[in-house]
Amino acid sequence: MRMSALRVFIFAVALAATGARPAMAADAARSDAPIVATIDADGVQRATLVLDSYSYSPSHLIVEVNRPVELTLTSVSSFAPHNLVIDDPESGLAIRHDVGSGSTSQLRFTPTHVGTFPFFCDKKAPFMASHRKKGMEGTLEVREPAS
Ligand SMILES: [Cu+2]
Repeated sequence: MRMSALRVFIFAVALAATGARPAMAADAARSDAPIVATIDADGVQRATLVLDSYSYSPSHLIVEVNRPVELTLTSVSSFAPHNLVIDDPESGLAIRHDVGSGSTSQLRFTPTHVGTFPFFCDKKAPFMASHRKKGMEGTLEVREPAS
């Protein structure tokens, strides 16, 4: 995919404005392959998500229904704050979890409905598009246990 010079310029300005790392470093760290959370001996399914400007890696996470989930959210962005939002209250998923730049925190929840739910970052800098619109979104896939 080619970007016009103007788009490259706007992208560069946006990166400079948010203190993001260079695009190549972000792309190298990005993984779009679905990841199945690991079920530990304590019955909790765990996974680590890396938050960058503007991506989650992995961006597709698969978990089992009715089993606690613990996500370790690690931000590698140097300035921009990020978060993880899942806005599906009908399925019991109403999550808004902030992750400061360069910090790590745990997010715990138990999905009670099978389905596919978008997660995203709704942070935005003044006069800029939201991080979600810049591509910072992913998919939480909640499945029946693999018996
Ligand atoms: Cu963000």
